[in-house]
Amino acid sequence: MSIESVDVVITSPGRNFVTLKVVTSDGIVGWGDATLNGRELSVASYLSDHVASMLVGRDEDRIEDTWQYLYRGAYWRRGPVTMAAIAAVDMALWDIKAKKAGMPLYQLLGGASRDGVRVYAHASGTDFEALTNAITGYRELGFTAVRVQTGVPGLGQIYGVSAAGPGVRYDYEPAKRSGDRPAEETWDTRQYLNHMPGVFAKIREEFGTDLRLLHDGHHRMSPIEAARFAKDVEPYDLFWLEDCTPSEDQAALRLVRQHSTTPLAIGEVFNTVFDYQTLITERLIDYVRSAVTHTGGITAMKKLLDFAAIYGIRSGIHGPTDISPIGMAAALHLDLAIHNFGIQEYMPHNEQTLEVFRTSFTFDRGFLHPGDEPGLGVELDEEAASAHEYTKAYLPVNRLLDGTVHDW
Ligand code: KDG
Ligand code: MG
Repeated sequence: MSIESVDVVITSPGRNFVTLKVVTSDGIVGWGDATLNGRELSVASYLSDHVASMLVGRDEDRIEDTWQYLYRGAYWRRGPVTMAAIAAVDMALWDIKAKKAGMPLYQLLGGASRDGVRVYAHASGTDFEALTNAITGYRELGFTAVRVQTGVPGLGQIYGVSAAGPGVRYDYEPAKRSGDRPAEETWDTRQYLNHMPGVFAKIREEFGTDLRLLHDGHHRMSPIEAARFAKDVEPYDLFWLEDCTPSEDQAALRLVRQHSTTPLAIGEVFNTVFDYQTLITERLIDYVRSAVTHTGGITAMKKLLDFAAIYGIRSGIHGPTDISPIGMAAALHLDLAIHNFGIQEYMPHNEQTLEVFRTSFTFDRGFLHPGDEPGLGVELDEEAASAHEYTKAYLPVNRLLDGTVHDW
């Protein structure tokens, strides 16, 4: 048996997704997620213009060999476009292998290490009242962990805060359909540093110590600012502080570590294990935040997480809505199987998306399970997908109050 056809499906049920479809000579279909938010068509072209013809005729069972063939064989290595393309092929081949075995993927990864996967939701609000409404709503749904983002007085719409008023939000979406260029937001780190610790103090007062609280700094602080923030929020027992500094500067976290015991998470913009080498071997982080979709797929993520495990570092796989339900399923199978699982991000997709991607994962009182369908457990409905045309969307650009471009 061999790979007979490889096609790229681009669809936009509320937001853009790029999906790889691999079909074997005996008709088994494998699906892979290749979505790279705001740069979707680059990955689609990488796959259809360069990779598809290389795969036709190959043995679909040789997953490791195919991974190395695409990674080492291309000469040009790493980078989000390349690694998202390789991830899509890798996911599709694992989907096929597990379907052939008649097993859910997690069984091929060693079987379940736990009964379910603890997830965290995105609770946000422009002010404290809206934020507490959101947290209360998620608690009522059974969530045991929430990421907290809120407005900062004096600043307008900022990262991670739903503009849509109070309540439980499933519709927060950072990529905006803003025409031919990105929307722009404003930022002031000093106002943020002065505001945020008080928010966590009030949340602990209102909700007690049980709830796991997470926060995303979204690469906006300098090393010394991040050290101050991590120290200031220490009394409020954060589960993690994510992306406190621009992630490409691995040495920055040495400074943060010297000043605080707040656990650190980083890596959603990383795409290989090499981005983590210093962070893991020097134990500068506590959680690995890569997405399966952006880090070369299941094969590469398993190796990365096994490497992290040696240093006592746990997983916190990226799971926003720009990871398709296929990428999310890949994460859930890994989460269930590995020993060093930490937590899984869960931003539920909207109804339109779920009509195109038929999922079998289930949510129960704060925990997800990937389900027991053979393979990844997600099937793309191509007819439904064809009704949603690609629409250009950008992540916003961030500027300081004086107009200087800042990290987003
Ligand atoms: O595409 C970018 C988003 O996925 C990212 O901004 C979301 O920071 C994010 C998170 O932690 O989910
Ligand atoms: Mg993040």
